[in-house]
Amino acid sequence: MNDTCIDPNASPVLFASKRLSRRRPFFVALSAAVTLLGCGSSTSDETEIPLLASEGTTRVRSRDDVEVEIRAEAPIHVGKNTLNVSFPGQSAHLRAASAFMAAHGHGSPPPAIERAGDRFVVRDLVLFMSGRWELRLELRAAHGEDDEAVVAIDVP
Ligand SMILES: [Cu+2]
Repeated sequence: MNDTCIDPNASPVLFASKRLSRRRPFFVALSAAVTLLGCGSSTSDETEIPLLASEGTTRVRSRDDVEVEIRAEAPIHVGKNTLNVSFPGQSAHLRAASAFMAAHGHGSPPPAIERAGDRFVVRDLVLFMSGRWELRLELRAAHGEDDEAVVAIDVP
């Protein structure tokens, strides 16, 4: 992948994250790390992560087997995206979402989460580069346990 790592039109705040912690990737706000990590090839295997359909509804299962439905409000594109997230099988709460580009070792600013009836809206999800992103959804089930679901997003 020969994309440039830093989009001049993107937010100057870049987030680098290590993949060591699967539960809660920690974010370090320094663009220097992005430069150091470079734009090399991806070393992670992402074959197990389900891919979000650009249109229509994608169903994934969380680590604790909660069914999660995700639907992009508009076809996935470079820039701000909006996703609708719901939990048809049980009442769960979407607490946070974060996007990470493993190939380049950076994330993007955290999107806003809004409740809309029985679903949640992930607003201003900034996917500022074409390529593969990983979206991590942090949820809390009705019984109060922290849980997470991960879906891959290919930005054309
Ligand atoms: Cu990138």
